[in-house]
Amino acid sequence: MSTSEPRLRIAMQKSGRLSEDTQKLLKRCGLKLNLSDRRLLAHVSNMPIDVMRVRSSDIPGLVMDGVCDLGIVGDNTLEEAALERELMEQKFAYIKTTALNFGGCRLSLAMPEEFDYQGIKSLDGLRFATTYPQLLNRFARNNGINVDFCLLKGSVEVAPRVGLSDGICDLVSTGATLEANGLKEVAVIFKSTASLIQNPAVLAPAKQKILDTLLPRIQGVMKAKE
Ligand code: PRT
Repeated sequence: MSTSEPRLRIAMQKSGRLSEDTQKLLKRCGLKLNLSDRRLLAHVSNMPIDVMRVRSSDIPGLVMDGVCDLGIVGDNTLEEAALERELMEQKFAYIKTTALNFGGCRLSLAMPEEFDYQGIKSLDGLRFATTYPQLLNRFARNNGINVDFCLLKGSVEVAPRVGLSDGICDLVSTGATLEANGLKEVAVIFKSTASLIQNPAVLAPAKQKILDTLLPRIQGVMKAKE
């Protein structure tokens, strides 16, 4: 295979909750790639595809800026990045090519157990710790309340207990972390799964051909898992 042949570039999470399912998906699609070494740009040996392994939060930007043709990322990360980039007047367009059936979770507001929750309006004027300020602000705007936020990239659940915030806005899957930290879920503000996204620009014909081979395989794997 000549090195000048165009290669489709896919961004995936290097390590974390989505990386194993993403690897499995690509393997089931028949892609032969060695992810065991330290190379962050892995060549697929049997198809003209390269896989770039990065932080999840970098994937939306890499696809929106056209550095990668495709990306596999959680809708939560994607939507937050799109809102932020729109605000910053950066490119924020993408195509959601396929919803994937892993990485399911919800972004929820949670309050200390003892909080007297009487509906969304009882959250007016409160402060939330979150990694998702744009999604939180959009929810507040749409519901006619004002909220403040403090940005935390991890361990969000501890914030109310240490006096950093009144509540949190964070991802929930089983609810066990909320419970362990004395919090109760009061409102779901966004539902998420992983998605395959694509840069909106028309692909060069050679790359489109690779995608036309790959997409039906991804859809086939998704169907088989249902
Ligand atoms: O790669 P990078 O570090 O930038 O991304 P990241 O910090 O988002 O990585 P990671 O691996 O934590 O999450 C990757 C993606 O997995 C998220 O963006 C979601 O799309 C998805 N996902 C699905 C989750 C969860 N479920 C989840 N439960 N991401 C995080 N959690 C955390 C949550 O933040 C909370 O701390 O798990 C805890 C709650 O879990 P339960 O089961 O106790 O409710």
